[in-house]
Amino acid sequence: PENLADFHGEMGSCDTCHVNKKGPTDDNLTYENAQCTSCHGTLKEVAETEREGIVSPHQSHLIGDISCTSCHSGHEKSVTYCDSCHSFDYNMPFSGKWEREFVPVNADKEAQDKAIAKGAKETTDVVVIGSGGAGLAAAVAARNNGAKVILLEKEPVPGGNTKLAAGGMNAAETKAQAKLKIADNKQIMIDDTMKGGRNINDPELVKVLANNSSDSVDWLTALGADLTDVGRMGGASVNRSHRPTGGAGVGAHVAQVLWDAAVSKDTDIRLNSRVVRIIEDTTGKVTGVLVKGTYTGYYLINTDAVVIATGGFAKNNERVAKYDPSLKGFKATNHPGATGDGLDVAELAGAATKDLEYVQAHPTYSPVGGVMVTEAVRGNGAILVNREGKRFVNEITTRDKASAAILAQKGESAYLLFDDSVRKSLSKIEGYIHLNIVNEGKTLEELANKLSMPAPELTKTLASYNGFVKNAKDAQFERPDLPRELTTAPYYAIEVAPAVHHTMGGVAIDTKAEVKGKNGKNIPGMFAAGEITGGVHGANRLGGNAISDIVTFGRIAGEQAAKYAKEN
Ligand code: FAD
Ligand code: MEZ
Repeated sequence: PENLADFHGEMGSCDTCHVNKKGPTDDNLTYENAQCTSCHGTLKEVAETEREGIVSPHQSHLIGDISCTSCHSGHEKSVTYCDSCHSFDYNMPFSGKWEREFVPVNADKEAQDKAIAKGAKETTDVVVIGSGGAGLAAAVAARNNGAKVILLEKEPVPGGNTKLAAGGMNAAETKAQAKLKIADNKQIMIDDTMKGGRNINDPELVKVLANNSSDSVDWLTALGADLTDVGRMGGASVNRSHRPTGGAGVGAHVAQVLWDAAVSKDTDIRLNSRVVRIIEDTTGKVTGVLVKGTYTGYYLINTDAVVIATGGFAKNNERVAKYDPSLKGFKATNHPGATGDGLDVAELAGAATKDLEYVQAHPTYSPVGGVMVTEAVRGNGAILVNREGKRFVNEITTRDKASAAILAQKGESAYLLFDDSVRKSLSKIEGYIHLNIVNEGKTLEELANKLSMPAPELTKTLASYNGFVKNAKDAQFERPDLPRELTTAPYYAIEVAPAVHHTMGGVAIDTKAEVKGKNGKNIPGMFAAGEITGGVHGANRLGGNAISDIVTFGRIAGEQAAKYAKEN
């Protein structure tokens, strides 16, 4: 047999997997996945049969109920979804290599026009496009405000970039900060955000971000989130980045909490469902969306309002390079769906855009593991050294500066260096060790030898840095926060280089998340939130501000869309 369908066909007929000979009846492949688990067990049960110590394909940081068909295909080659970021080379039956071609949203105009002419299959109050944090927050908020919601996600797994977020969610004047006696206020968060964004941010949107940040933490907490650990991110004047106890990744946790809330509120969630067009009437008012279901094909949904929450485009290097040629050929930290087709859909429907030329590289991506190493590692005390064993930058400066400094080093990469006390302070580090991307030395000398770095120079660098910590003053690079001396063996190092991380620009919105049209007027019934929008972060986003952005503006967009649907 060539594929899983042939293989199962030899044991029975099409109804081994499908409800009838016509094939799948919905794009979540609900029936087909139930058939898989009825014979093979659930994802968790399969994971329990696997050897300990391996990076299990059935135990991942993804969120929601991961369908078997996310990787195992019937009639085509199976492909490991994990390989969109990593390269585990799992020995999966009937598998092919991960590869994806970007298909423009208007590639199939004739078939699309035909589906539109056929008319709508169904009607709803609000359609949310995208199942990342912004989309899920909008869906929950719209459901809370009485709207009937359909949430459409083009990928086979939910959560977008949100599920990958690591370091934290920025918020000022929170209960967690108060408990830790951290003196912060909303105005400092506004000032930090404006300064980090080189003052081209929309100040009204920044005010909304900071003024609602603590409420958003409370809102998530009421839904079951744990955001009680507070650390430092680059460009922040104080510790305000909130994450789960022990320093676990923030994104998978927040996305899971939002997913559970959306599911518990009976949101109609459809995966493998790409929105390719927003439909408007002759007055320019939103009336529907055209969807391409991976298995069911094109169909139209009538809706009063739409929330575009499709994220950024960092994974689409062609588009990135168009706006910032210096990033051509760079790897990206993002999930595979971050291609920017939501931007195309919005622009085709008349949305104005801003700041698209600002694309951010994250300084510490591990090319070996295909994983971004969180800024929280530096925030908790790690330093950056070059191949000569020397520090070369204030490690917690803004990302644009840290990335430029790394690229100026020999080999255009550097080493993130930390000790066992940093490891113990942040449970996220265990994940990097599990992925085998961390070099370890029982002594500093052993580590230096492993990295082919001059051990005396590295020893000198660390002694000098520890002296700065003792004196609470970095006399070399003026690093403002010096959390701990690095004196506890073993010592660790990860090779890191910049990778495309965040796209600051996007659709223009106002403080109610309403989308502005190219004609200067808001488009009735169109809302947007999250990385698809421009204006909140200016020219450079601060670490931790995106999760804050998507929850706050996602909630606003959902509330406003529900309100609009009720009134129209
Ligand atoms: P996403 O979460 O990306 O969701 C958008 C969804 O829309 C995707 O699932 C996508 O597939 C879907 N979609 C796109 N087009 C369509 C379409 N046409 N039809 C249907 N669906 C579509 N920020 C922080 O503040 N703190 C952090 O610690 C942090 N860590 C990060 C770590 C990593 C590795 C990455 C990549 C980012 C990190 N960020 C962090 C940034 C932050 O995660 C993102 O900016 C944020 O999650 C974006 O949320 P979103 O909901 O706007 O988009
Ligand atoms: O905001 C981010 O992108 C972030 C904090 C990433 C990280 O390093 O964890």
